[in-house]
Amino acid sequence: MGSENADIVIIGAGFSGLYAMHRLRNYKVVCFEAGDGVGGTWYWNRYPGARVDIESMEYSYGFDEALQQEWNWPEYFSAQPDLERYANHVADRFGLREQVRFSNPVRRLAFDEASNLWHVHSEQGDHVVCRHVIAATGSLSAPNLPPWPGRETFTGEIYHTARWPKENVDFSGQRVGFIGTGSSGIQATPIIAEQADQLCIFQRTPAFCMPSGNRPLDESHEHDWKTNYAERREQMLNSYGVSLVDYSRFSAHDCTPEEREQILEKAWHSRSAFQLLFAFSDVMTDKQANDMVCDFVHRKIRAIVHDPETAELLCPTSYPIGGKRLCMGNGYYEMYNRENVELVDVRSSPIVELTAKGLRTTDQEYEFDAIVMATGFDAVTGAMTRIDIQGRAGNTLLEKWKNGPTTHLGSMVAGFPNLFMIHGPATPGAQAQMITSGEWQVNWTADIIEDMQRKAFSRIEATVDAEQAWAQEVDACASQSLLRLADSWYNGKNIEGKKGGFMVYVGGFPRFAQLCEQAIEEDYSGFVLE
Ligand code: NA7
Repeated sequence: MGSENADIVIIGAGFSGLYAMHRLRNYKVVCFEAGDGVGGTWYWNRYPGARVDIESMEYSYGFDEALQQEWNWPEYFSAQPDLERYANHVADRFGLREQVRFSNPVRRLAFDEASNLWHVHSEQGDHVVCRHVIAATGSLSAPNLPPWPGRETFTGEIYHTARWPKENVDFSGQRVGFIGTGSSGIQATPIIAEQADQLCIFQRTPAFCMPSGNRPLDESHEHDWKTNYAERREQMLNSYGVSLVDYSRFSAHDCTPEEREQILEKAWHSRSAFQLLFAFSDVMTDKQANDMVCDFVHRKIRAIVHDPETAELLCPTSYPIGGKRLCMGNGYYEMYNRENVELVDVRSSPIVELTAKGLRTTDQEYEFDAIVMATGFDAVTGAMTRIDIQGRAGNTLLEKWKNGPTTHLGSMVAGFPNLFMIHGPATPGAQAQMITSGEWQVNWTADIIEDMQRKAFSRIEATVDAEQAWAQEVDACASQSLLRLADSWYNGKNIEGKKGGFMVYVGGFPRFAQLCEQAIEEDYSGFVLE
């Protein structure tokens, strides 16, 4: 098949990719998407109970006033089907679908130095030659499948929460083995427990799970948002991306134990699970303050879960609260009081293999009709390193990132000109609100592309020095946060052998945005243009 030309290739038709298509509609854009529909995260993660943990009045696009006025969210925290419906609505309303090549993932990118053009090759054999590539590939999009042997021998069905089938999966009458207790596991298990005959949950690390507080969206709340949307969107960009949290100004040490208890109790029942992390000014920076919040949640778990041994197993003690993404549950701890639910600790006796009948830990074999993996993602870097990307001089991104990702401002990599990432390594990612901060990054990127066109530049590349300076900024911020103390997908320690350090920028979205803007204002500092 011959090649075709475009100005820009966008990889991924998730929320950032869709907006990038709209923002860059004056260019010839081709978008490649692995799924057969739009929505990215909200296309793939269709497991039972999948729901966003940020209020949808916030977790939605702000680029078009009419769109945000006319759309109605049925619940405070939207379920996957509503988010997917919204992504489809946006694709149709703004005429974006025609540019997307569905079920056609990008497999190879090669940069041609003579012409400063990228050659993009897809699974279906498409070959597009373009000036710029925008990788809107998502930071939680490459599923993690631990390499247990024996997978093909298991005679029942195996599911991954991030590759859930579209057709209804019914576990009625089945013995289900469920691996993983992060956000996906916590949302899916209470629903599966109601269907299955037996549900056996394999936990490596317990999560902190808050009650979700989800309910139908009331009209006055919606009206309040819709009359103040411009101001609210501004507020979101000036905060950690979640404006509904009350950011406390005083330390946990400044309160009496009674006052602390009252504040935490209020936070536990507040609209946002994240309130617990901001109940005091120092929850994420002071270990003792953090311990007080952990102790509060441990007492909640012990009060809910009847069996004391199970309750203790469910109490996270090896990392600070907030060190991993807080989870929002709907009857998660209560589920362990059901007769048909069992919790198995695979920290003390890890899973070693899948067998014909089920799986084996170092302790014993378990028999199942179905196994569900909620084992998370090769986060932040996985979606990029799974594509064969050859930059200047044939150097590959995989090789360049073998000891961990390097970027300038989370957006570009030295040696890989004209390749932009949205939510790339060392951006705030899930530490900000992904849709709003994604829109912001798309705008920043589109401004650069437009400016290059005006000034007749054909190539932009980050410098190695700039990458090093950005790595120092990212580390300096991480070193002040207790987030560094947890083994999580933020630092790649959720996957055995993955190298990298801290891959998320925790200096706050406002500082991130300011530094990105500053780089452009200072005549593209850290970049070389030709
Ligand atoms: P997470 O949060 O990464 O959770 C994955 C879970 O799977 C977690 O409990 C892991 O334990 C467990 N896991 C991973 N590998 C193994 C192995 N080898 N053995 C046993 N258990 C394992 O992914 P989710 O999909 O739940 O959520 C991702 C994000 O989506 C979340 O952070 C929110 O931002 C929304 P571990 O904790 O690593 O010991």
